[in-house]
Amino acid sequence: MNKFISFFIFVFSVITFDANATDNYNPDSNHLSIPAVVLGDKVYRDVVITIDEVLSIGGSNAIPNYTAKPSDSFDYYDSDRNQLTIPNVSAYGNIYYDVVVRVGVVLAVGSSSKATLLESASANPSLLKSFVLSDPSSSYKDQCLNPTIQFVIPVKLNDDKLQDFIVHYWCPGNLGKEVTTATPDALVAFVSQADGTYKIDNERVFGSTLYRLGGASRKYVRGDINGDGRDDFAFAMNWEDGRSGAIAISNATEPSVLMSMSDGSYRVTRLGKPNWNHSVEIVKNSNSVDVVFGGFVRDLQAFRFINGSFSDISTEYVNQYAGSWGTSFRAIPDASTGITQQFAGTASRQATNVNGWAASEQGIQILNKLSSNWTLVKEYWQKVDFIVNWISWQLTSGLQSVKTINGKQYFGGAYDEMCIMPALQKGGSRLLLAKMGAAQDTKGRNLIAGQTYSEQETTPVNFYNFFALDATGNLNPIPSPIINEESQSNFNFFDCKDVNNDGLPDLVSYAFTRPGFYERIADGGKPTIYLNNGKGQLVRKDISNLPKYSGGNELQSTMADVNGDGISDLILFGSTTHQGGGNVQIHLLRSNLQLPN
Ligand SMILES: [Ca+2]
Ligand SMILES: [Ca+2]
Ligand SMILES: [Ca+2]
Ligand SMILES: [Ca+2]
Repeated sequence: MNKFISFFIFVFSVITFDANATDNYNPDSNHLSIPAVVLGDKVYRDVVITIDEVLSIGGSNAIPNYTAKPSDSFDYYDSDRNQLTIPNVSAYGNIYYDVVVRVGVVLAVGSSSKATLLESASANPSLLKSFVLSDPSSSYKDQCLNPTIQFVIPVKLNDDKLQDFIVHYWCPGNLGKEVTTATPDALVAFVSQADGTYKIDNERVFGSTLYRLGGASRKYVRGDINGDGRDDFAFAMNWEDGRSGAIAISNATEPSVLMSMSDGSYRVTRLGKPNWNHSVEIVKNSNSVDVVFGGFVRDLQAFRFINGSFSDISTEYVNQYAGSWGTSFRAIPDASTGITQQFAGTASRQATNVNGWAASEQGIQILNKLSSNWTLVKEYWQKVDFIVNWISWQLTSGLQSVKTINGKQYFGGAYDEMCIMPALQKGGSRLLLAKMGAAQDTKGRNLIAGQTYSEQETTPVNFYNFFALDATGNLNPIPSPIINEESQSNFNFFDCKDVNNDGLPDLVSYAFTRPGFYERIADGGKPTIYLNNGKGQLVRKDISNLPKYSGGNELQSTMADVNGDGISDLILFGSTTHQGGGNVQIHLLRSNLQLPN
């Protein structure tokens, strides 16, 4: 109590203010009265607590340049830290904003209710409405208690306007062990109801309460494989759950597709042979659709859906260039017909006159495919400047390559995902974006050939390389059109789509918030958004007015139009269900994202 009083009096002078629906602090009794506080997926009302310690104060009405929280924002309680975050509290005649306290004793709780609709949405003027898909622990608890949340997939599962969702969970574990059994996993279907809430309906959608893809999923692609007008999904599956990679085949399992059925349900089909799958693509032919899977223990596997079933056509896809496609490959659709005859694949080769894996050059190859005939159209190799001696995290000595990209030096560097993007401006070229993961010197030194560097003096970075693609498949590197790129973050997935419905493609990186690595903690799981400014540039948008995830530890996101109004919405969730990360928090945006004028 003394700390609380002294902190307030020390920081702010006393000005009276008329307080409405805010917390109230009585310094005489050290009682804090809270109208509503969110804990996990519940809202507790009329709560009274004592305060143990005031940890921080964002601002007050005595400071004119600090923006007040709308008065109906809820408190948020972090049970792991025993910390309460208070948007507004009335004390000593002032209103204080964004106050964080350590909770003493809980004296009273009036009522609690499930926060299916997060009423705090009304607190943020950029939001139309917010709601939560509550952690469906009963649907996966027989597999494990705290699974990884791999994908939250928007999909239409009934005929109303609201998107429904299929979420894939898989169970991490077996760290470093040699295990040959399947990675436990579960699919959960959230179906919108007439009253706007969501219901878990695995029985109707999958025909079973527990339903599985058959392991961990690494990437997925969406497309109508069976031509019924509803999206199907192909998953690069593996059992890479933390188990030892020494026996690679123990990390392998068959690819899966999740197919729409004529009665509106979905069923899993397993295809081909086990692989340590990592990449997947859907390929449109003139009269059929192929699904193609790449991985680390066998060649590409491809399956053609024709006349109602899949047949193995892998021999058509096995080619001399596909050795690195386990990492990533992309079908390049014809710009007008959507039919695929060209592919982009990641590539690697040994830099000449140097020994050691570290010296490998990374590249991208554009190939033409005509039936089972493959021809190389164009290749691009990211030049290795020189080789240095390298001490890894595990203090093993080796070699490492140094590359210069967009004027900056990096250690290592490999392409791990790509997308095909329409021209940024009318009349421009289509683009191929390749995401590169590399390491950057934390000391910003000028790197010198033959010197010794330690991985511990580096930080991992992820950034995009841009290439112009012309109609013949030419691949020309171009300077990055990104303004203010956020490279010191970690992400697996990104979208090259028009996210604000202005007809111009944008770029969204679904970057993680990883407190354990001090990454993007302030962003609370929100994606990094680059909006097309219409002048050929992708400008990083200020996302501070979008809501953060409440709860969880490691966080992630995706964007999709959930309510069908043409405005992309924000979907936030944990990397795992641990620490409250299992609630999928959905924020319907009131208007399309825009850059400031
Ligand atoms: Ca629906
Ligand atoms: Ca379909
Ligand atoms: Ca746009
Ligand atoms: Ca929307």
